[in-house]
Amino acid sequence: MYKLMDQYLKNDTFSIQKNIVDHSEYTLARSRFRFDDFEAYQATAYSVRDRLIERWNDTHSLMREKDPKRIYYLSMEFLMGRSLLNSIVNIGVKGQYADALKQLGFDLEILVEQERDAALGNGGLGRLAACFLDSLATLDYPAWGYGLRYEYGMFRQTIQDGFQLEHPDYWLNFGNPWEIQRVHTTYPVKFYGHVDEIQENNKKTYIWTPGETVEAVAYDNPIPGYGTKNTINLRLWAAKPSGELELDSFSTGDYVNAVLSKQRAETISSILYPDDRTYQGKELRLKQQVFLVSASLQDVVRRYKDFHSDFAAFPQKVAFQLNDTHPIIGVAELMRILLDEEKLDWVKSWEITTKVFSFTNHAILPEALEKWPLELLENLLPRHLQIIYRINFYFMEEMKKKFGDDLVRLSRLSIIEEGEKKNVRMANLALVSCHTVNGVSKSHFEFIKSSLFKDFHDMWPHKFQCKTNGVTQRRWMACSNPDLSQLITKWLGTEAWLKELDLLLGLRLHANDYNLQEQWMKVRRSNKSRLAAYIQIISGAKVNVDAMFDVQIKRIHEYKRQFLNVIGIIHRYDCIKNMTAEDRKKVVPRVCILGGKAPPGYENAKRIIKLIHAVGDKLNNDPDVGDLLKLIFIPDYNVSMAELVIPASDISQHLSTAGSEACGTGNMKFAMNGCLIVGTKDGSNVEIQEELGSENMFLFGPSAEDIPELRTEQKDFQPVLEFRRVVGMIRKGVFGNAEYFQPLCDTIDGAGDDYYLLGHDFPSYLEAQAAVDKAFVDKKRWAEMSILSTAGCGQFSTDRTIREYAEEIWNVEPLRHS
Ligand code: 8GP
Repeated sequence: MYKLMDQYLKNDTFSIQKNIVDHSEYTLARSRFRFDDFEAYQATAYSVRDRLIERWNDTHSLMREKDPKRIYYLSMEFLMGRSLLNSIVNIGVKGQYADALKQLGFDLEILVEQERDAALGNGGLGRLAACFLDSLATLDYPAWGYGLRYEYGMFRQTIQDGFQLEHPDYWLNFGNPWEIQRVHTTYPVKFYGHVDEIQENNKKTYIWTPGETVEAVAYDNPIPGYGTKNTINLRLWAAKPSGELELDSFSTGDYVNAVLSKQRAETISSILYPDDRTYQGKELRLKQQVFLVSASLQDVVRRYKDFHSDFAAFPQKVAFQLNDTHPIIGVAELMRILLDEEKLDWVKSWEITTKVFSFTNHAILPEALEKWPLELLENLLPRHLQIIYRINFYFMEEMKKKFGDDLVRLSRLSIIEEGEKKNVRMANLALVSCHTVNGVSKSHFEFIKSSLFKDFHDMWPHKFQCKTNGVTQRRWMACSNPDLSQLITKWLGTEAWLKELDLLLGLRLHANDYNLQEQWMKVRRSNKSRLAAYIQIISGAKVNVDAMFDVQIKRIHEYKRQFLNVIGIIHRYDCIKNMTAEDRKKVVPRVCILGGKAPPGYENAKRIIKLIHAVGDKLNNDPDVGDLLKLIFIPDYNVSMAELVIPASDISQHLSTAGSEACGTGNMKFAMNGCLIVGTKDGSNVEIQEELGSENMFLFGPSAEDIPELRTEQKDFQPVLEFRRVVGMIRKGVFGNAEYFQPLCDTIDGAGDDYYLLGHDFPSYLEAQAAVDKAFVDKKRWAEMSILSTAGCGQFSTDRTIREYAEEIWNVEPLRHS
């Protein structure tokens, strides 16, 4: 049984130092007296990893002893960011490490910066998966994450002449101290080939002879919980060529080419697909999905069989959560394993399968629901396609009984999309085979029930649940905003809020207290100075720390409407230009900060980036404007950048057209750090407002229900003069590049129908911005609003979200170390 005393590594200064220095000498083969910051980071990371491994091993011993029901989170993306600071905060040794390093002549803050982000995800969905792991570990759930160990993560963004350039993110170049390669934990994953049907003792069996077999090798990444010994595992799979050469290769005598073709197998896990919303038809993407689920399911089945001789208890021991449609092929894979390898019959296999999978949808756009061309599946996964056909056959039989000859409905429900080119609809496969389907905010839940999956909801309302997202306060407050966190702890008299975020409510009592307000704003100002220093390094611009820092950082997408923000900035610029010197004195100075990556193939998103730069060049150098308005683009936005920017923001903008953001989690990170939200009535903005009160937020524009009608009215809609004037300025070339910006302008006037309703929302957006300016001037009121913003965020911890999943979907219990 696990006990604290069993811990072999001690956390006093000397033990930590010795451990670090030993790693410098014996792991890195550097001298014990001379190593630089990067080497010190590596040695420190190895020493922290040692501590994680102890906890990890103890956690797994306990799991083996108790054999609880485990949760397996299957996701193509885990946007982890850096690990060093998060690990030492979670295991409670940050102070000890800072001291130990200081005495060795190193600064923890500098070492933390040496680490490359693990950017194995695009955005919200991937970051949510990372926050979930933190909460699962913290809440003592027996959980595993399963994903892919991409060698190239999310591309690195640089800017040249205002244009985005994409560079490969070979993040493993300098090694990754956090992972543990498990050379013996490997599984074959099969592709292509053919299936033979054999009659055996009156029973048909299917033998799949693959055309290609790729080996999946496990890399384990320990994930420590906060304030607990529980340390869970993120197992990432890397593709390696399988050791054996097929006989054919020998017989052709082409040994070298045979080896080289094996080598190509490694490409399966080499690159993260950048978000292009649809991956349909990309064979490598489907191969990646199969690779992830096949290796993971084989691993889970093996672990289960260590304890059980038959599959009767499988649903009592295993819960799979499918992160969006990407891992849904896992349903067919589990059926294949149970039928073909474990020799269970169809009825039993189906009963088990439908009890273990649940599915989360993360998108509004129907195009984001993956469909795979039937031909592709037939070629790549012949056995899986047979299984999908059979699932669909039984499902359609059931539906025919229900809906008779309502062929239109039947064709909508079918897993197979008919047409000239047939497709397999992965979401339909999920809806048929998962016991639960969940949306990620209240509004998104309403949308999937009433629109996206309406047919299925009409039949099986009991399958549908709402699980509003959250974020982990350990990373997004304790690690990234340590001074504010300390202040909160001081005023609440406890640090228990790091595990029970509801306790932040206690700040309401003090929101009006001058002392807290003063200390609060002091911390915020020092965070702003840190960001200002960074801005100066990257852009040379000196920004005024007392100006309002107005931030929009997220993936660049038309629906997120960074364009609306830029139009607002141009309008502000135009107003300042046309003011008298006297009036200029009344302007509230702003530093507008934007950041985000455009999907590589998304031209209009790239145009938005260029426009931000073009406008910035103009107004940042205009002496009429001076410090009243600055526009800064921070390149290469990633998790670490967000950790720097969020604590330094006064307001943040979340402008998606109502009804288009499934949830949004950036807004939660900002709000809990005391940054006020300017946003539309979309996704979680609405839920945040319910908690914070409308007086502490700046929501504007129509509600999601009004949008369809507004869209139909677009033909006759004439935007306000101010809006047209700004678009005219862009078109006329006030910011140069007139021709390049035309297609962007066309989306909102002229040929375009302004699908995202920028013109419609512009007047209410300006009103919201005017209210922001007014509020900012009243320093006392602003401080109070900022404190109340943090105080109201208790609901938005992934701890709450994970508890809901555990209790209402997975039916799992925490397993605590005694
Ligand atoms: C995102 C949603 O856009 C966001 O509203 C939500 O908060 C987040 O998921 C977590 O639920 N969706 C994605 O990131 C997404 O669909 N990514 C796929 C393109 C890979």
